[in-house]
Amino acid sequence: MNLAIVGATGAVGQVTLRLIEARYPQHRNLKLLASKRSAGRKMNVNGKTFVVEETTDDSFDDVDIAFISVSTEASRRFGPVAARAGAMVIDDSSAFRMEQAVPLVVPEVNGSDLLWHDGIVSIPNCSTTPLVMVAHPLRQASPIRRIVADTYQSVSGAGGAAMDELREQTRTVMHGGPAEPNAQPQRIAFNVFPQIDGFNETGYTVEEQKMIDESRKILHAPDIALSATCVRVPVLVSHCVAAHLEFEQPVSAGEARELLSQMPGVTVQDDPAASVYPMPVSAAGCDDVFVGRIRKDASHPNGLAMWVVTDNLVKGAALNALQIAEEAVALGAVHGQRR
Ligand code: 2RA
Repeated sequence: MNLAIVGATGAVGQVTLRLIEARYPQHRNLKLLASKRSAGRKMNVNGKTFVVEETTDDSFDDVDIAFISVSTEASRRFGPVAARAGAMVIDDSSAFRMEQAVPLVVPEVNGSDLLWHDGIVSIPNCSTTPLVMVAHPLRQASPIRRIVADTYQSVSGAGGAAMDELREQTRTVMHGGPAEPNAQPQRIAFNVFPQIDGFNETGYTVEEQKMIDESRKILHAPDIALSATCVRVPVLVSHCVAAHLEFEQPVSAGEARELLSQMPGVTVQDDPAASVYPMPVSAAGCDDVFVGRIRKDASHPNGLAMWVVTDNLVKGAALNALQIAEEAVALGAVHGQRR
């Protein structure tokens, strides 16, 4: 298969290339695409040197699968172009996620939705994926009525510039200097702030609304009541979610641990007495969604509380995209319903 990586020089693009090397060490049929600014850069993948090309309308001839991880505007511009050229587009932006004709996929949860794509498949926002990865197996115990999810999101979710800003601000503040925000709405060094993306009229941020809408779409559960508060924390990589789930019937913590430990892509790390629970530093660079602190929710007889952590650039983005491609190949669905 000929693969195109659009946004190859970005934070997610670089993780995608690292995962391609790990999962397909012989694969060299690659096209690395980026903006004009990054064109000409040389990158080594699987022992071959590639020159990054500027993304244009002609970039997608002969491409079988295009992984797009760029701005929403650039996805809107090039996603349909790539699909028309015959590529299966796996897009990491919010451009198409809620379109009815576009499956929004976490393969372990709703991989069969790939059977009805029409050229474009979206991957969820990086804070949604870990939530649905734990909610899905727990539905075997009892249907979910309500979820309250509060996130602690690393700066890599906002891209490489925000990561540089955290490093730079931390150094500056340590030396007594001022910390002017640039890549983010507030100072992030030695701070947390409850704003990721802009605010809607409802008072929720766009990020929070994504968690609500996308979780319902992936779980095929439009009636689940959902609320989220999304918070940026001074961590480089990995997003955390404090999740509270209310079920129709009581579900014990033991039952939840059992179901979660059987879920592919989920690792239970839950031994509080030994201070064992998931953390960003231990999840970074790993493939799985980690879950711990699983306990009865003291505020509701049918509730469970838990703490979920995943590398937002890996399962939250690049790995999920590659797994979608793998699942589409396995299902014979790369070309979808297109004639
Ligand atoms: C963030 N989830 O962390 C967003 C990126 N899609 O900023």
